[in-house]
This record gives sequence, structure tokens and C-alpha cells, in this order.
Amino acid sequence: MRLYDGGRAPNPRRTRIFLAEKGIKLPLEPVDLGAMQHKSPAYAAVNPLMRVPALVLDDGTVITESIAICRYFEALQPEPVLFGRGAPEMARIEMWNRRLELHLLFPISHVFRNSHPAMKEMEVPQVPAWAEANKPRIAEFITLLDRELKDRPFAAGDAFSVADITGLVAVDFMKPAKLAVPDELVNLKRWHAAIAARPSAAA
Ligand SMILES: N[C@@H](CCC(=O)N[C@@H](CS)C(=O)NCC(=O)O)C(=O)O
Repeated sequence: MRLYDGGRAPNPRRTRIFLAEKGIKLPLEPVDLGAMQHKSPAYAAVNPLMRVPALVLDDGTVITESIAICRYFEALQPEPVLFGRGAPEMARIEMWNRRLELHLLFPISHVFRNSHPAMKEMEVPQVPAWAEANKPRIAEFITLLDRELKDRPFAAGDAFSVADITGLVAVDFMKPAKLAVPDELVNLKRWHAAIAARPSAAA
């Protein structure tokens, strides 16, 4: 089994953090996005979508999509549980993971990809207006998230979950996108600091 990895890019990072939380070590195959290695014929043969991460099982099965890879390992090794136990908790974690993807990670990614000069080759065409359009959406969502985090320690409730991993990666991705969490969002900042202090965050 091997995991095609993409260094500091957010989706490979959330898969690595998930594996670190589970204590699972895998051989990593680095894919240099800066050198456009993910567009090489060799990598396109692994993942025709030319995106990372990608997991290749011993029988040759390829699993892409970071959350699909995380779910594979949750099924293989349930402890520590990161997708929840029982219907209500599982649904709440799914809901928050999706909200953090759709309303935070993806809009931040749109800002980064459509405004950063280093992304010119990867995001064709770059649409600066789309980067600008996403900024107020991000601001609105982090304000909502801050309110939500007032009364609970983690994104989906009392337990750390995959939703916190998506949230951590998203908030950290604000820096290269030249975005910042306003100081008054103290609940969000407290939550982010707690997740960032976990050893897995260094993965
Ligand atoms: N939905 C996919 C997204 C994968 C993705 O877009 N990965 C980025 C790195 S974070 C990538 O490979 N980008 C290369 C490109 O856009 O050409 C997932 O969750 O894994």
C-alpha cells in the first residue's frame, strides 16, 4: 500500500493528519505539485484527475478523494473513532465536515488559486473576480463558526473528529491565501489553537 502525497497542499495534509491520529504509518510517494509532477503521464496513470492524494492498495485498487481515503482507514482500524459512533453523532460529524469543506476549505482554495501568482499554471484561467467573490463568504462562515464554537470544544460536538481536521487545514490555508481570522473571533481562535497543538497537526 502507498499514499501519493502532496506536501503542504491541504487535501494531502488532512489525510496525513487523519493517519497520524490513527497511529497508521504508510510509505509516502511525494508528488511535487510545484514542479507539476501530478500532470506527468506516470501520475495521470494513477489518478486521471491528476490530483493528490491518492492511495494505491496492494491489489492495485486506487482510492482518491481525501475523505474516501480517511473512510477506508476508519473501516480498517476504527479506533480512535473519527467519523463518530451511532447515527446522530455520525450525521453531525458528516454535516460539519461537509460544511467546513463547502463553506470554508473550498472558498479559501478559490481565493488562493485565483489570486496567487504561484497558481497561474495550475488554475487556468485564473479569475481574480472569483477570488474576491469568495472573501465575504469566508468572512460570513467564520463568524457563524465562531458562534457555534462558543459552547463546545470541537466542530461537531464534544469529541475530536475528521471535521476538526478539515477545519484545521482550512484555517491554516488562509495564510497562503492572504486571509486572516479577525481577533474578535475568540472561540474560533481557541478551537484552532487546540487542534493545532495536537501532535498530528505536524503530519
Ligand atoms: N476533492 C479532492 C481534491 C484534491 C485536490 O484538489 N488536491 C489538490 C491539492 S490540495 C491538487 O492535487 N491540486 C492539483 C491541481 O489543481 O492541479 C480531495 O479531497 O482529495
